[in-house]
Amino acid sequence: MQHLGFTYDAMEQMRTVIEEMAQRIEQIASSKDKIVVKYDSDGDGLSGALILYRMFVKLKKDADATFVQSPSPVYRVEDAMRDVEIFPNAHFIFIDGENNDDSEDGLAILRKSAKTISIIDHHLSTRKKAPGEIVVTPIWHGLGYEYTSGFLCYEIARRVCDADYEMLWKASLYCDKSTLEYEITEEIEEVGLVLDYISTVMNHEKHSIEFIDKLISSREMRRVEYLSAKDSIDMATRLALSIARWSTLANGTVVVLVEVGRIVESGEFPPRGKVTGRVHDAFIEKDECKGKAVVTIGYTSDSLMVRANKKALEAGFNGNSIIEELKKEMGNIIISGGGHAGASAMKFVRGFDKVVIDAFVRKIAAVG
Ligand SMILES: [Mn+2]
Repeated sequence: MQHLGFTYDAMEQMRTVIEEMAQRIEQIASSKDKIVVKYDSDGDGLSGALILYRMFVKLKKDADATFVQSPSPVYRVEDAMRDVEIFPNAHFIFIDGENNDDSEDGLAILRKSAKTISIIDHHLSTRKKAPGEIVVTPIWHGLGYEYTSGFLCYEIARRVCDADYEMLWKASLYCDKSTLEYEITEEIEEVGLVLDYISTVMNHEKHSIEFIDKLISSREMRRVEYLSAKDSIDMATRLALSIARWSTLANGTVVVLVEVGRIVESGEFPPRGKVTGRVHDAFIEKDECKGKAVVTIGYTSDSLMVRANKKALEAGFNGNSIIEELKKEMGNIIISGGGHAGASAMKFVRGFDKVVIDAFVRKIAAVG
């Protein structure tokens, strides 16, 4: 294993676990054992999977490695029962999910059959790792979500062997909107969008990781996917703009409401958050909104996504704080939520969209 520095100095705090994970991969690669890599169905999960795939190809171990897109970030009992049956005595590596309490029952079942279990994840987690398990997460080392799963895979993989990881780890940061400093080139934007796109649309088609790797590596093929992705976004945005409605509150803030749930189904491309963002971007360019605070709310029957412009933030709007207040005030109706001042989202009990939006808009009206 190579002793290397870190791309971002703060990650020194994770050195022990990252080197431990690199060593485990080396041990597995030198054995005849089978490996199963399960990755989350988004650009970050897929970029991590591609990084490990390229690493296994270099190690000539790819023939023993099976890559499977996880149906959800929670490892359910039924997933575990299938895995135990299909992949007995394998080493399992989970990317971008599974380090959560809800996965505990599934992991407990897998533990009886798997040779080893490793988890590479960056979501908030209060679970405790089981003996023998390696869990690589910035969350347990005083670091944050900005160190994405694909990026963590990169720090692990490059200690095992060199391969072409460069675009992939940056695309992973791009896909998860990491706040870490890196240069976003057109190519990274393209790779990122294509990874997001194919991890959503190919979910139903089940292409092999080899095929996805070829597609990403070929400029021409990637370009075609990129244009399709862009086209889906443009079409969804046009539709969303045609049903968006807006009003100006007494404090001068323009509130844009758009039912994105009518435009795209859950789990389809483009994600509703992206559509909300596009509608927001289009509205702040409109003459009616010039120089005004603008807050855009995209919603479905059980979720809400919020974007705010600079003017709104300067006036004191903070989407994350409002969500925290609503969690306290509305009790069990709010299931989860959070984010930043300018971009946030929440989940609530299905059918409460009108109630939650009314409460949210009242909070916006009280700003300033
Ligand atoms: Mn992620």
